Amino acid sequence: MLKKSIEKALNEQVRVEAESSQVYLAMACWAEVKGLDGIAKFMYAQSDEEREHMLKLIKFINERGGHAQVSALKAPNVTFNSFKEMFKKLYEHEIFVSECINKLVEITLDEKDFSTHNFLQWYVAEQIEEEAMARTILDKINMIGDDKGGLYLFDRDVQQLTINSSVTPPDA
Ligand code: OFO
Repeated sequence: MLKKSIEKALNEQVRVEAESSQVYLAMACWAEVKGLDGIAKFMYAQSDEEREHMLKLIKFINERGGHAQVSALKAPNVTFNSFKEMFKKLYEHEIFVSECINKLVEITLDEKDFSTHNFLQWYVAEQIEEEAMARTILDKINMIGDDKGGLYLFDRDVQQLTINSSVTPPDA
């Protein structure tokens, strides 16, 4: 049975993951209307992944005797000055998510809830992957600079990348 404090903290994270899904969905739309189809595909996939992260939390809360909450979400940013700015925002957003996960882990230790602590290790590993991938993408973008041919190749190649590469997908 989940303690109320843990249930509340997990539900906060449900909202963070849902908002992350919206953030990347807005990025996918921006890229799609700009004709950056590879980047759009990448962002749609990221958005789906965040929804899976949210669902995995929801199932856990409900299975452990809590009640997962579906709450109102903050509207995401829908326009960007450049695709580079957009990927910078993605990186910053992932850092923010990692901080949220770390706080959540801390709460489980304070409350001595070791099964939730164990469950959250998947998210800890996932954030390491996501931050690393976002950094790799930013390095590639910096190499391209203002080269249009480079952007063409980047748009073609980025869809092959998945932030989840070496972490097992959520079984929800
Ligand atoms: Fe990209 O973050 Fe979910 O966990």
